Amino acid sequence: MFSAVGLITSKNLHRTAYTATITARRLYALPANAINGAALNKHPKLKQWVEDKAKFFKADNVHVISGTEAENKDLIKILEKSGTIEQLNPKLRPNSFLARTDPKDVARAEDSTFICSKDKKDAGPTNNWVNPSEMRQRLDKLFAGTMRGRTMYVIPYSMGPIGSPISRIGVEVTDSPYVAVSMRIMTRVGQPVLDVLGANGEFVPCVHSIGAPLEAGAKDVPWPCNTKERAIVHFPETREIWSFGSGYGGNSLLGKKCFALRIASVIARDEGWLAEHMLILGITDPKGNKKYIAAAFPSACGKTNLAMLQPTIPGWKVECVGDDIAWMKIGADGTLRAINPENGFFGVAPGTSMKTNPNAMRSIEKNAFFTNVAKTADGDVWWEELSKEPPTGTLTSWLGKPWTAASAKTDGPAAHPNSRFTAPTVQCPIIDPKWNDPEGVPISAIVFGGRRPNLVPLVYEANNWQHGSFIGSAVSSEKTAAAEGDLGVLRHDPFAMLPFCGYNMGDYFGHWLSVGAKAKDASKLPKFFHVNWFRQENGKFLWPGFGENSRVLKWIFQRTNNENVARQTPIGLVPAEGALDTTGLDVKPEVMKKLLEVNPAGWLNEVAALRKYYATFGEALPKGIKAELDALETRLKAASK
Ligand code: GTP
Ligand code: SPV
Ligand code: MN
Repeated sequence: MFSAVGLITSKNLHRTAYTATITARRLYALPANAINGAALNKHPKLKQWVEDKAKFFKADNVHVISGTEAENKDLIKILEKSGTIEQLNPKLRPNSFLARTDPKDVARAEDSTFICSKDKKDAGPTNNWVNPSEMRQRLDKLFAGTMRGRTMYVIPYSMGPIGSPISRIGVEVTDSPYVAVSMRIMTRVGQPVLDVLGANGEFVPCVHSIGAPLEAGAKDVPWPCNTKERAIVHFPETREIWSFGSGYGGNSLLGKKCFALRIASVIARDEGWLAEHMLILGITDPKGNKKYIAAAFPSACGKTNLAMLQPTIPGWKVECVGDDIAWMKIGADGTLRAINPENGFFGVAPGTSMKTNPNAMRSIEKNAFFTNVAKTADGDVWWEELSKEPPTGTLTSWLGKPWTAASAKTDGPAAHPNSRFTAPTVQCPIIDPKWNDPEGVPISAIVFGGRRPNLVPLVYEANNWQHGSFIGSAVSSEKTAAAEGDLGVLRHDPFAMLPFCGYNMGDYFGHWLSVGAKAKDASKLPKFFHVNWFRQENGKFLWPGFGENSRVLKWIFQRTNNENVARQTPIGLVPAEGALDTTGLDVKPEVMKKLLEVNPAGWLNEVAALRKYYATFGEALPKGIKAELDALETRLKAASK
């Protein structure tokens, strides 16, 4: 074993003792990189942290990610050799790869996700909490020697453009090369980030292990992970992330949900801004006027699709700033400014097609990773609804088994419902020219939404910021495959942040209220809306969705100009009769009417459910939210008389 002190000096790279310990199990590891190792020397605190971790985890080797193309190629070779990924047909899908995970490691593990604040109250009723010292003891046990036989990759990464004042830096250490290549797509990684860190720049330490040490002589599996012991742990006070056991998505790509949402929400609370589970899009009307809209929908409820929408109404244009996360702050000009801190898309594959989301399809034509989708006979990808019928020939399912449409009945879907694509943001053909702008884009509308088969209309508008925050706090949605657990169960998912808020959700509601209340010029603030693409009848969606959602965006756009196209209802403003553009839309008038109706009796049940839910927050529930609920109830009662 190398000594911690000698770990990353180039002199020690070629120590005989070090090279002599190379065994067959390490053949596929990258050598520790002398240039980048030396770069760590500039930052003594970072260097010390990396050395401590490598020593404690008993990593065989350490490699600091430089971010170069050559390094990426080497990592891909390693992943191919270990059978984690395979290259897709380069004629059909250039420079693209398919990974199949362990069938038990397919989604975010909410039950194993923890917020370990000192005081349980600070985690609040919606988070799993364990006392930090108790959790540290557990982590010590889990992580001791966890990287035996594996290389520890050190990934310096920036959330937001490198060097921008709005950006934040994290350093993730991981024993998963899949995580290393994925982080390279999803964030900005490598030497340029170290350059910004300099000698004493701040970084959020992120520790990740698949929890599967490889003993000498043992044979590795294609997707090593630990399905017995898993923990995705956040220490909000010390701003640290520790993740053990899973290699999948939000569990392991720690820049995304763990940092940019859970830890960032805590930083944002302390500094007076907002870290949100929101897409950001630019929308231009036929006259050339442009506005930006941010929208929070729970996981697998349509953010990527809306962010890349291709309008069906003539003359309108949508451009994509981001599809999953928004950091927002009131700017010097008084508008709410938003940036997308990510650098790539990690999008839901099933349901994505040229019909539903052509811009996503074009974003993944090349240089893309696919995880848990099916493979066609000619070496391309396929998933449910990519085409009406599966392609001819026998497919290989996400489980690596032969699959045909006929075998679907017994074998289940060809692609896992939470199978995903990973692709660089810049590959989106409608990427917004300002997507990378450190100033952020000015937000004119904030939209909430969820999967609601009943009751909730296609679109409605809040009366003001406080009412809008209430509507955000009241979001409910059916559970999707993005997280483990039951599907389709309706649950409260405030601001689509239920799994992602790093502190007490009641205090988070209060923070939203205070950001609006502190703004100097309320007229510059965005308006708030709620949408529902998922109203059902007889198991069928009533609204065609996807590109047709541009009709709703148009109405929202008009409302941000205060156009007189709305009528007041007890829940807020809905499109006035005939005001929603339905030209050329194949939806019957009576269905349209239903989509926009507000049923006071049904809403009174919603109020009762909310009252019960809010009670779980006790004193942390802000007065402003309670007042909005009471006022809504009064209006509904008056309307039902
Ligand atoms: P995460 O990445 O998990 O945060 O998901 P997301 O919110 O970005 O959801 P995404 O856009 O990937 O959509 C999830 C699923 O919903 C996909 O299968 C889509 O095809 C489907 N979907 C998206 N928009 C619509 C819509 O307007 N109508 C209907 N019926 N389905 C939609
Ligand atoms: C979500 O679940 O909201 C996602 C996917 O965006 S994951 O990165 O796995 O969290
Ligand atoms: Mn998401």
